[in-house]
Amino acid sequence: MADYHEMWAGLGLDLKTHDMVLEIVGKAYQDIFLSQKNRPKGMWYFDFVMSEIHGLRIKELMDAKEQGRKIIGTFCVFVPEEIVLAVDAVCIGLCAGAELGFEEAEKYLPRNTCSLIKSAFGFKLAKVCPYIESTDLIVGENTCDGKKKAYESYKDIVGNLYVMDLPQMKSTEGRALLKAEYKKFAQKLEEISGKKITVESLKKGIEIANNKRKAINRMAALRSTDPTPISGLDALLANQVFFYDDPVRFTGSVNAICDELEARNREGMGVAAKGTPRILLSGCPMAVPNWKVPYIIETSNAVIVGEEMCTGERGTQNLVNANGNTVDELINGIVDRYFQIDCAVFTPNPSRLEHIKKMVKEYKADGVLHYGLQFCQPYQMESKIVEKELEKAGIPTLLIETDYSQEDAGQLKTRIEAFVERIKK
Ligand code: BJ8
Repeated sequence: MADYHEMWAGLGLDLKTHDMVLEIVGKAYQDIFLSQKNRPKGMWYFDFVMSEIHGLRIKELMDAKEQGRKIIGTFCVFVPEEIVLAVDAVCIGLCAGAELGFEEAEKYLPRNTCSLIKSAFGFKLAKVCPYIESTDLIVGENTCDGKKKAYESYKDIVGNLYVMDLPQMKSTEGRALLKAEYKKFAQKLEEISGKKITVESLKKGIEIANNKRKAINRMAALRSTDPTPISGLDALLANQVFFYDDPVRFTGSVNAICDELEARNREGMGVAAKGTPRILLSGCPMAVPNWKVPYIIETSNAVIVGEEMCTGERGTQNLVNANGNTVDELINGIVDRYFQIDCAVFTPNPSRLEHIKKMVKEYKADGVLHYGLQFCQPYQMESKIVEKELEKAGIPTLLIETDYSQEDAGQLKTRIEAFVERIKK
């Protein structure tokens, strides 16, 4: 990697801590990803992206800013990338997956806050995230109570927060609220970018976002074979990079990997032996560099074949219908797509149960591991409903609750190994 210290200093990062973070993440990446056997060759792209995670991509964002483009940071898959793209802005996911700056974060948040929220504060307060520092606007959303209340303090820390309200029920009123919020968001984007959203620009945004989803869904579908042609770790990585890479380049790279996976499937070539127990992951999102649980699973003689998560199919399923003739009609298409996202913050949330069962069938999973972050009420509460429903359908289910620390790694490994024994054919 080139020397980017000057750029990082310009962004106000704490260079010493930041260097340390890069070293830790680089080492973890090497141990977890590069040690895997038989990876698809096309994964070189993601190795490169990860090696430049705070380098080249940030430089690209800086260049975009110089050209007058705006950088929009997000924390949730409910923020419609299509509308961001329609004002030629760049959409970047800001969720972090490491225990960093938690002590500082706890000056603003109760200790019993989930790691995802704490890391959003921690990364900002420890001055280690060039993505946060590059943003012109950060979009928060009223989803779980934790996020909703946390944004009240986050607003003062970052100084450029915009909060979007979201419905909690899949009702007619809920859909109307979502549409009103998306229109308000579109207006805000027009205001900060100085660009008007047109039918053409919105159609283009929809096309780019749809293509990105099609590519990642194509990769997901190719994992239904036994042996599966790509590891869960590598597929998760693609789903994580989905949030901050250039969308067009990302689409091309994922499609190239899919061509390779198709060839592997034709030849019966996989990353694990045929008959290896297949696990579907379900639950809270996993942001970079949160690889703890997938790593434990895939080093316990099992393979992950799908992710029912926002860093996975919950976030990528369904496309936007681009057939509208006016901006309003196109926004309707966008609302229709996003309103189907079955996050546990919705009540009731039956479509998530159906989606998990459908994924088990499609990807021929032998069991489901429900991943709940400690102190995440929506997913922890819903996990009991998920477990009951799946076990009733004869699908073995393991509920785990964890955080970003490594302290429970040994205990998790023991439980996961026992689960793998249970689901072995
Ligand atoms: S659509 S899953 S990205 S809200 S883990 S912060 S729920 S207490 S992340 Fe999410 Fe949007 Fe839903 Fe997806 Fe709260 Fe739970 Fe923490 Fe969470």
